[in-house]
Parts: sequence; C-alpha cells; structure tokens
Amino acid sequence: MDRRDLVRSLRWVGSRDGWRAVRAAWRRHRIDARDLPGGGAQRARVPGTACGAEALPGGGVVWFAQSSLRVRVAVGGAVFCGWDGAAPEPSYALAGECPAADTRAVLEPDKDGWRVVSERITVVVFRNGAVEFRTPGGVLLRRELPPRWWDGPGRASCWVQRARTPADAVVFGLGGRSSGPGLPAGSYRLWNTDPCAAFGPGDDPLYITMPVQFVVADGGCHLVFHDNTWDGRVSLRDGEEGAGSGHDQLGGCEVRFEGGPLRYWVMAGSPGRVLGTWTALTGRPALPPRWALGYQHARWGFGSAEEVRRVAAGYRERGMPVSALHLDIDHLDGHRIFTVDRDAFPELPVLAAELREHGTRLVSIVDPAVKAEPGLAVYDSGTAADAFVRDARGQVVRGVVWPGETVFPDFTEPRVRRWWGGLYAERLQQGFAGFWHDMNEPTSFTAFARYGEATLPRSARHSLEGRGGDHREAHNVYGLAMARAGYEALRELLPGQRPFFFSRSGWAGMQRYGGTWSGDVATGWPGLRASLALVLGLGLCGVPYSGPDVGGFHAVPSPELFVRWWQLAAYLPFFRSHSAIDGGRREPWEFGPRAEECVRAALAERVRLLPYLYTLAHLAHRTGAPYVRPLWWYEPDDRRLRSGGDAFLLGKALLVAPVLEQGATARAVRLPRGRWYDAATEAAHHGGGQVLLDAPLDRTPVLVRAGAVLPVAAEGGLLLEVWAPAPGQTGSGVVITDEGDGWEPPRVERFTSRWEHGAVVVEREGADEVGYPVRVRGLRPG
Ligand code: NBV
Repeated sequence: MDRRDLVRSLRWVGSRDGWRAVRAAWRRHRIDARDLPGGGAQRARVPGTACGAEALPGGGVVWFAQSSLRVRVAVGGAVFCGWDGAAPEPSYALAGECPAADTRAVLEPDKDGWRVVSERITVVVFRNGAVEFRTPGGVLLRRELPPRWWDGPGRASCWVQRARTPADAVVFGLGGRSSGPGLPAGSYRLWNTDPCAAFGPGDDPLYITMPVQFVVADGGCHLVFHDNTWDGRVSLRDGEEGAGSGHDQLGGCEVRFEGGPLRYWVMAGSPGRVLGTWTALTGRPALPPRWALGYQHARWGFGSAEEVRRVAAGYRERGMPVSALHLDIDHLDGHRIFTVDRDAFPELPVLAAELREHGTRLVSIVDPAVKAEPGLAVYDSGTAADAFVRDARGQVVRGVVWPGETVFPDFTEPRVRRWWGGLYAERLQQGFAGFWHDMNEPTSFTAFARYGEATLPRSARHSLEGRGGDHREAHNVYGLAMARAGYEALRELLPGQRPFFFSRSGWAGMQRYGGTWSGDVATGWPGLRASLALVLGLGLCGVPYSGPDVGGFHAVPSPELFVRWWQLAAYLPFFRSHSAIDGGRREPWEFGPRAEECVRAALAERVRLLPYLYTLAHLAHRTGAPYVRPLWWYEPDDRRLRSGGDAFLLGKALLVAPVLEQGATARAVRLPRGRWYDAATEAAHHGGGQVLLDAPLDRTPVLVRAGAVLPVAAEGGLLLEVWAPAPGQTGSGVVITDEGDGWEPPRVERFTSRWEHGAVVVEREGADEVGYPVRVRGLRPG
C-alpha cells in the first residue's frame, strides 16, 4: 500500500462505513480462523506407476498405484481427463449435460503406456502418469507431468500439475487479464477480485478469472480448461528456444489449486474450431438484442432524472444516437437494490417511456448485496426465503457494501435464484430494459488487506446446487450464478425478448447469460491499452461481448485520450462511456469542438457498421467466434502476428489498428497475408509485412480485406459494400438479419465476389438476385 492509499484508507476508516468495514473484516478473520483449521504437513501423493487399464466408451481408465486417470473423448472432439475418479459433472461451466462419449475413440496399449486416438488429438498416457496431447500428425501440443496432491486447510485436497508446451507457444485467456492479450511469463491467480481501485496493465487478478488457457504455437492451437472453481494459480514460464535439447526447449506452465477435483478438458484445431468446441461445451454466447450494439452512456452520479434528460437531449440535439443510458447506484434509495430514490428520480417509468420514444433504453445496475434492514422488502422476503449465505455455525454472514451492513444471496441454490429472479419484475415496472451486475465477485469492503480479502469469509457455507460446500468453492462462480438467476428470470418475465445482461464478475460459461465490461479501468494511456487486452482475452475464453469504460473510470481524460478511447470502443462489441462519481463527465461535447467532431465521425462509422456488427453477434452466437479476433486468428502459425496485441480483426473483413499512444498521428501494424485496403483512402496494401498507416486525430486506421462483402447501413436500409478481390482471387461475406429482438430464426445470406471481364461481380448463394444495392470499392488504381 503506498502512502496515498494509506491516507485514503485512514480517511475512509474514519467514516461510518469505514468503521463498519473494520468490524466486518475482523469478523471475517475470526470466522475463518475458527472454521477453517490449517492443513496437515504431509508428504505429497503422486500417482505412482501404472498397473493396468480398462477401455471404456470414448477412451478408458488407467490405474496407477495411488490414483487413476479417466480419458474420455466427447462427441465434438473435446477430451476430458479426470484424475482420482473425477467425472465431468457436476460442473458450473458445462452448458447442459456432458456431451456423449465418442465411441470411435478407444484406449489401446502403446510402447510408452496407453494411447487414445481421436480425430483431432492423440492422448498418450505414460506409465509414470505423464500425459501428452499431440496433433493427428504427431506434433506435441502439451505434455503434462504426473500431478501431486497434499492436504490443505479444512482438509481440502490441494494439487499441482506442471505442463510443457512448445517453446514458441503463447498463452492467451485466463479470463479478463490486463496484461495480455498474449500473457507474459508470471503467476496469475484464479480468484475473482475487485482490485478496489482503478486498474491498469499488469494489475492482477481482476474481476473475472477463468482456468482457461488458449495456447497458440506453430504446431497447432489448443485450449485447456481446468474445471475447478477453487482458488488457484497458473504460472507461465517462457520457453528457452535453442537453449538445449528435448524438454529444455519447452515453455511451461504450472497449475495449482487449493482444493477441488483435478479434471480438465483439452480441445485442439484451428482457432475457430477450438472456440466452436469450447462454446458447444460451455454454451454459445447469448445473442444481445440489436439495440445493445449501439452506443451507450453511463455515469455514476447522474444524480437526478433531470440530469439524465439533459444528457439525453444533448446527444439528440447533436444528432448522436444513444441506444441506452445506464443508471448507477445513485438512483437507488440509499443504495438499496431494487428501490428508487423517488425524490431524485420521481416517475422513473415516465422517464423511461420518454427516452424510449427517442430510441434510448434505460439499463439498471444491480448489486447482489442486500441491506440488512428489517422492514426493507427485499431483506424481509430474502430472510423468509432463507436466501442469505450463512457461516458454519448457521449465522447469516454480514458484510459491508454501499448501503452499509449487508447480507448476500446464495446464488448457488436454485431456490434462491428463483427468489432473486422474481425481483427483476420491479425493475421492469420501473421501465428498465437491461441489467448491469456489479460488485458480484462478491465484494464486501475490507478496511485493511491484513484483515483479509474484500469478499466473504472463505468458510461461509453455500448450497452449491444442494451438494454443500464453502466459499472457497463457490466464490469464483458467484457472479456466474447471479447472471443465471437474472437471465432465467428474464426469459420468464419477458418471454418474447432477448435478455440483456452484462456482469462484472463471472466464470467459464458466463457467455450463456450475457457479456461483461472492463470494470474500473484507470483513466490513462496504459488503461486504454489494458481495455483492448481484456476484450481480446475474454473473447478467447468464449466471452465475446465486452468493452471498456470509454475515457477510463476514475479521472477526467484529456480530449485526445477521450477521442482515442472512443475510437477504439466504436469497434468493440460493447460500446459504452462511463465514469466514477468523481471522474467527470463523458459527454463528447465536454471535451471541446475538435474532440466532438472526431467522436461524431467515429459514432457515425459505428452506426454505419451496425449490420456488420449484428452479423458478427449472430456468428458469435452460432459458432463461438468472437467479434474481436487477434490478428493471428486465420494464421496462428505466424509468430510475428502472435506477438502483437495492439490491433485486431473485427470479424473476417476488418482490421482495426487503434491509436493507443499519446501524440501519435501514424502507427505501424503487421498485416496478415493477402491484400488489404485502407478503408478511408482505398489504398491497397500487401499483407504479410508491416505497414505504416496515417492516424490523424479524426481517424482510426481501419483496413478491409480484399474480396470482403460487408453489410453496412445506408439510407433506406442495407447496402453491400464489396471490396475488389485481389486479381485472380475471390471473396465472400455473410449477412445475418432478424427483427432485432425475439427468438425467430434469422435470415442468413451468403455472398461471393469475383472478377469477371474486368468488373467485380457479387452473387448471393442459391439466388438469382443479390437483393441489396451494391457499392464496389477498392478500384483505385495503384
Ligand atoms: O456502482 C458504482 C461503481 C460503478 O460505477 C462501476 O462501474 C463499478 O465497476 N461500482 C464499481 C462500485 C464502486 C467502485 C468504486
């Protein structure tokens, strides 16, 4: 803690809630010391030598002197490995029932032990318990050393497993990490954490952690997911290329958990295939309603309905469309959830209806903590429903959050999810159309770190779907289970509409219920860079809908920084400006006429690209492919593309090279192969190398892939923008349209582009007519 933080803490501790937080932290400390006795100092157990094997559907089980390993290939290609009898279920990550075994895969003896050959992965189990995963061509994807187990506090079985990956491998993912997208060597904790301050690159862990590693190497890509919700750590080590032979050349990773099963899934193939398999297993990303792809404006501290009206009118007068305004905790009565401060926000439904007439929806923040106040309807009904987390002695656990002393619903109990879900009816009556889950790591304030973390006691009891367990197991899925409660309720309350949720915390599978956002990213150029790392990394974990607080959370950005942040976010799925109560305003006109002009241009481009973004939303929902893709997505074997993380592909057609540096008016970017056109000048660039692009303040460099067929909004509807294929080449594009909401199957149209007699021709697959006006671009000579 630096001196400034200390002074801030002391000031805070001097406040009423501060003293409450000291008390709560002390309580938490005492409960854990009482209910979680320390672990025994024991020798670690290892599997020992293999003594036999048995073939079972999809693979088999190998018996070791002191353990067993089940290998099971599932239909769809994912390989499950479970040590010590661990099965794939129950699991918070899996979308539904575990996929059936692929009976074509069988366990057979091998010179080193046993192997299971499947379509995309060959698994070799060695007699000492090491396990290798190879491509069908025999290239090593990862080699795991025999695991080790020992007893931890409260008799939890801790374990560690080391793995080797090719020296050129780069690891992405692990949830929302600020230092990526390619994760540098180091140790990453798996424990969802509110940093309780604005964060920048390298601050770790953050709100969403996931034991999901997306590994990209020359020899192939794979995703490994350790299905374990406990506190853990992944340590990454760089490979030392050329430093010797054999395993010296391999990079490495160590996974350790403080409890829970040693079970994991491995899937391999092209990046698209891997994410397809991953989201088939854990759920396809929820399809947002179309309005959720428009620009949205939030602020902690609107303070009154009048201020909301003023901001909305400001955008309207300037012809800048806002699809949603987000109300933060200041619209609640004393920060109590599911209430309204009726003095400051009288007649919220009227405000909502008024805004709606202009195409703007209202989104509500929802925190999980309930003020412990008898007489408060939510507290009383929750108490009657026995909804709140208790300690090992049966006392309801109390913490401190915005409303003061609070209690926490146990979302891991189906009955509690139903009770909680019913509360959203009140929000709908107030006129809200979407939901913003915050503080659900869960966060309960702590005064000083030495009294423990800003969350519930680790010994607090949870239902865990009736199995029973403590917070060490439930913590990381608290936000995920809260999202499930809200999403399932909305499906019932408004069956004809697609729910719109985004959640600060979550875990593997959270995409089933909605998206997320950066959380409190620090205002500053490093924060801008971290915003992009988060979106790219989360996309590779199956969570494609996210975006940062435009302008950063806690301070006033310079006009230049605001413009650059806005320009980046205009190409990200969730496009929302937001600021803390003391972070100033984010209305574009607050930053001067030049900034306003630049922002207006970026917003106009966002609106123009909406049909394309909407198609990408549908594609993400159908295949798991994120809208925002790393540059190596189509060429994962190109090492130079793997090392850059400051530019990205938006779908297949666009390459966005945002300006992330102060004062820059040009920037370099390494292009994937093929021909690319500058979207602004139509100048052609040859891919495979580095190019320098102009980036004056009013423009983000964007390139378009030759041959792309891009749906864009034009007066009177949709237009196909067709970018000339490279000579002798063809191109393609897909357009997915629907009503913008609801559950009717969309219309999917595929187009191809090619040269014919010196002209660019576009055709719709399976139809005689293209069906849309076409504009050909990229014909500029040179
Ligand atoms: O609800 C207030 C804020 C919210 O504006 C922000 O987006 C969240 O990330 N919230 C955190 C709680 C307070 C943070 C200091």
